[in-house]
Amino acid sequence: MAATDRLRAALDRLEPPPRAVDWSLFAFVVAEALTGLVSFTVGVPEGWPLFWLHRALGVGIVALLAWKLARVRRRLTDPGLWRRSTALSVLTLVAAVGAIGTGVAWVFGVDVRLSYWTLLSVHVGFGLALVPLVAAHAATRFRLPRRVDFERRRTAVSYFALLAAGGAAYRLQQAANDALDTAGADRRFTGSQPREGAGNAAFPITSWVADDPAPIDRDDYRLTVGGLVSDPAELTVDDLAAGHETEALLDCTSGWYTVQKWGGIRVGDLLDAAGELGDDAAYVRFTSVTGYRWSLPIDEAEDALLATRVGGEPLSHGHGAPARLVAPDRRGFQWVKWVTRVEVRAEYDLGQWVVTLVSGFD
Ligand SMILES: Nc1nc2c(c(=O)[nH]1)N[C@H]1C(S)=C(S)[C@@H](COP(=O)(O)O)O[C@H]1N2
Ligand SMILES: [Mo]
Repeated sequence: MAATDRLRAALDRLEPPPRAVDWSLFAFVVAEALTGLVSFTVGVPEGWPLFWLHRALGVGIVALLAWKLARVRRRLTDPGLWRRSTALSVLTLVAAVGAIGTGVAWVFGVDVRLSYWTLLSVHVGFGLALVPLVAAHAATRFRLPRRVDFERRRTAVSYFALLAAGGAAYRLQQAANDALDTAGADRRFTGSQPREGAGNAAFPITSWVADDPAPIDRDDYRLTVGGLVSDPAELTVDDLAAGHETEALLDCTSGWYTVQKWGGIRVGDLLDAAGELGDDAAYVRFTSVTGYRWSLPIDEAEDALLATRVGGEPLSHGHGAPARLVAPDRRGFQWVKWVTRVEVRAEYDLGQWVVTLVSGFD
């Protein structure tokens, strides 16, 4: 038997029952959206399994989609079988191919940039569109999964094989990237690609969604330090030039990272300027002139930096002048720019998740 025939035979043997393929596609897409979104919040290397799961599920979707298309292709190619729901099916297929295609291209280091959109942003767009599309598509042909669809041992083996193949494919791809020395070879565990060099010009200016404030006048600028402190304070730009330095890696969820030397004031020292901490002090919240905000647990916050400099230069407006948060091990969207308010708080700030998405809109 030729090698391709043997591969075909192996695939046929692994193929789950049709209904299991359909429901698995739905479940895998939802799992991809969840692992993808949660991965945005992971900045420490211990979080790597989440990224691997996302990649393995992606390869799993490729196999499931191949089985599915082999089964239903006549519904697409034979005009006599077209129905109203066919348009939705085609749209869903386009989004799926878009998400898979951009994901695979990204992994190989392809990076097309459309203003500040990276190929990874496009991947996220396709992925998020895919969830409602798959749900609507499933609703047009709704059939409850039956237990027998998933009961056979062979089905369990199929899923295990799928995920293992996904992991193996990702490994092979890494080796290919290394051998070909593509841009994909330098990726972090998060998938982000490096931006080399020092200072303001070395890395992109990024807003999470819509923040775009007017430049802040250095002389008028005041930073308020308040909340659960004994002596709330107002500091000037000069007060923030404490000469503290830290090297930290900024990793943006749009798919790039940079290592820079940041200068400014340690947040612990900043808080000292406002007297004693209250008994309930548990979080420090950093708020931008735009309202954008993020909080860190107090121990972590004390070791973070409020930066006025990067790579030996004063911070530029785009990068958050006069002062921005430098939060090592946190993803870029948590590094609040144009900070005007620092507050010590007792409670976690759930609202920040929404505010970072809507600040900057009028
Ligand atoms: N106020 C404010 N701070 C912000 C953002 C924003 O939109 N508004 N974007 C965040 C995101 S998503 C990233 S990756 C970093 C980017 O920092 P940079 O523009 O200096 O590269 O800033 C973060 N701080
Ligand atoms: Mo970002």
